[in-house]
Amino acid sequence: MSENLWSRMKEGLRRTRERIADGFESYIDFSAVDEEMFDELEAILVQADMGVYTTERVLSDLREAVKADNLQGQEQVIGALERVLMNAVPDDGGRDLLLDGDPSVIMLVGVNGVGKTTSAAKLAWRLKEEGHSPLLGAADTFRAAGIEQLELWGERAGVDVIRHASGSDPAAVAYDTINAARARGCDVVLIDTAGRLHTRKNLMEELRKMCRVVDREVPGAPHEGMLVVDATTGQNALRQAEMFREAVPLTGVLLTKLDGTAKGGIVVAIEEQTGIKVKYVGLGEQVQDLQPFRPGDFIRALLGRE
Ligand SMILES: Nc1nc2c(ncn2[C@@H]2O[C@H](COP(=O)(O)OP(=O)(O)OP(=O)(O)O)[C@@H](O)[C@H]2O)c(=O)[nH]1
Ligand SMILES: [Mg+2]
Repeated sequence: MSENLWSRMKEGLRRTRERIADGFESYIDFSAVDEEMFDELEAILVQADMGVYTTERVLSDLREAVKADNLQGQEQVIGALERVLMNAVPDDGGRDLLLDGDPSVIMLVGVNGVGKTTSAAKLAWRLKEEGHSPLLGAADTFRAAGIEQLELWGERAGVDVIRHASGSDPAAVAYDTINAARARGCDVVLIDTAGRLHTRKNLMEELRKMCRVVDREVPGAPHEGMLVVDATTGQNALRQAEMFREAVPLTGVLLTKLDGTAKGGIVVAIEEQTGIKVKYVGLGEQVQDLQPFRPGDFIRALLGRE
């Protein structure tokens, strides 16, 4: 990871680091590796939103590791915790974007206000940096402001936006974006979608229709069904995943607003709860503030290990 990405990751996770890493320093007595120490560790991880179930599993693995190797002192215990957390969110591949379409289609879905529009542009920016040629589709036609917002962010990212008038059929926008991508030689299409319609049923029907249309244009599309989740309300991720799964094959989670919360442990809980890999994390409001999720770097940043 470049120095720049690493410092952005550390800064983005500052509030969670303060809770976890500073919590170790301030509240935990590591001089005796005993039940009290484990309880204190548990409390800190639960407060960081790692989830009760995940925390229990992590703690039980940590207890075993500590016992097996007779570990002592803060350095050894936290080192073991790092290894245990790495097992909970393994770095075993499966986090790369699925970009085998021509063009590849990434659809961003999620409830109201989680960060779909801004993340679509941030992801487009990143793909462009990596040498791809992305194109954005403004398929949240429900709100005129939604289209304008994507256009503004498209400018920031230096990526063109295909749009229709507000109120038009979002599936037609998706269709046009794919065909515009073909005409222009773009290899990735990112489709921004609505977070709210008159009813949930309408929204799901609209998303299903969009999936049918893009699949007809590019077999296998959408190649990525990216569930966008807001870290500050991440506890509802499971319900959101269940809801959107009805309409869109979900292939990844993009977790936004980690910079705004001290509960960055939610990453670990979400992956365990939904069974979907976290692929990207949002760490701020600039176009550069979206990073591929790399568990090792993330956990080191979280635990304050440089
Ligand atoms: N601090 C921070 N803010 C973010 C991040 N991602 C998104 N936001 C902010 O969250 C707000 C909502 O983002 P949008 O991209 O409009 O969310 P949306 O899901 O498209 O919203 P709807 O279209 O209304 O459903 C904006 O003010 C964004 O700047 C992030 O990673 N960090
Ligand atoms: Mg939006």
